[in-house]
Amino acid sequence: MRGNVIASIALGVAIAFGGATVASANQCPLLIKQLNDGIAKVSDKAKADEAKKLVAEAQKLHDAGKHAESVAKCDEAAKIAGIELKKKS
Ligand SMILES: [Cu+2]
Repeated sequence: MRGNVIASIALGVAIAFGGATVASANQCPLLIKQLNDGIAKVSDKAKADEAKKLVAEAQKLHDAGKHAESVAKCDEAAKIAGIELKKKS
């Protein structure tokens, strides 16, 4: 059992750092940071809360290795909060 856990962790780390195939793997944290900075300046509380919820989901998706979906969530949050995200090409 323990060996399996270690193998899964090793696999997760390999996926996280071997991410040349997942070009957006490093993108989510950058987008999430931009969103958090931007949301802090949003005066409309309802919009800020909605955007925060989406950012939290984006963070979870990123942690789960679903980077493309995470970026999509970030886009959604940015739209609601009226933030323009700077993405790595
Ligand atoms: Cu990610």
